[in-house]
Amino acid sequence: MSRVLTVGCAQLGPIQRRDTRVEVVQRLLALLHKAHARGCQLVVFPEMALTTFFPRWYMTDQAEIDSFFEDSMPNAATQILFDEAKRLGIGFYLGYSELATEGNRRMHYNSAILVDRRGKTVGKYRKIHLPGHAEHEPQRPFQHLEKRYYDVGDLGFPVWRAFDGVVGMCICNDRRWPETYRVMGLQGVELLMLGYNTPEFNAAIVEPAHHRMLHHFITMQAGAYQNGTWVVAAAKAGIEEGCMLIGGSCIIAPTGEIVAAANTLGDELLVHDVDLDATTPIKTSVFNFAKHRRPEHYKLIVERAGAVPPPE
Ligand code: ING
Repeated sequence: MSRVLTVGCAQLGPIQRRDTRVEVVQRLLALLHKAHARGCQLVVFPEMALTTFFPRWYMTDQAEIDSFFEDSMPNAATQILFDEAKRLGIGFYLGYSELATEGNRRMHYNSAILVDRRGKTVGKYRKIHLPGHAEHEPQRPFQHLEKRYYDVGDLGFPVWRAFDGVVGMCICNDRRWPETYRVMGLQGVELLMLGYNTPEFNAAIVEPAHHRMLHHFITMQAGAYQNGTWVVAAAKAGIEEGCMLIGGSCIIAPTGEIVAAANTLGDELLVHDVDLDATTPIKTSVFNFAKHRRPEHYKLIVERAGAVPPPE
């Protein structure tokens, strides 16, 4: 009997600075109800799904920065989402900015929470690959200050037994790094969920526009195939405060094929019957890690951060 999970990938259109969490949660509920009508058992929402992508601005007032964070999850604004998902028997991934207290330190994480169909929190992930820069770069048309506002995630890349399979999470820039998929692949991940907010324009590199989408898709398709896992990627998309965020939400099979893709920049739901057993052929043949991998030759991957070319 195949383990088939009907999964919803819930893309969000733009969230403007003036949009309240209450208004945004209403949009999340509308997508949740659409997912219920389509028979979903799990819904993946984007990264930073409750607020605008605030790292585009240089801010110095910590209270203003903290206003984009949640000091608990669920909380007053999101409890209704948690309650309704539980009532409908739908689990979900929700990306949000997490304010955590560790000892006497206030930590700021770009986080995602995973809740199962009974409304139980399965796990949490805190973004590890923080892109962009830490200092104000006024020459940029807009900033990308994730390195300034967030701490590096401290939970690693865990996986959990849930939804009748092995599931894992990552966030946005993590999807560009093969290590993200492989660490979860080495734990047997079968369904990898992620949300993202990706500006169409990247001040750090002059590149043709089509490279944006190429690199977005190719990294996840490769990660899915090379680790025999499903990948579900939900965008926050569209023009937020004058800054275009790419769409391209999608569901990718363990073969690397895109089986569902968004074609708008707004609130849009993709649905696919994810057969978790479809991961087995890849995991037991071409990417049978135990049979084929040679970690004794991979040491540099863990020991070295930056590239070191051979001497001239
Ligand atoms: N956004 C972007 C991402 O990795 C980025 C950052 C943009 C990196 C463009 C490289 C090129 O999709 C987040 N939030 O990580």
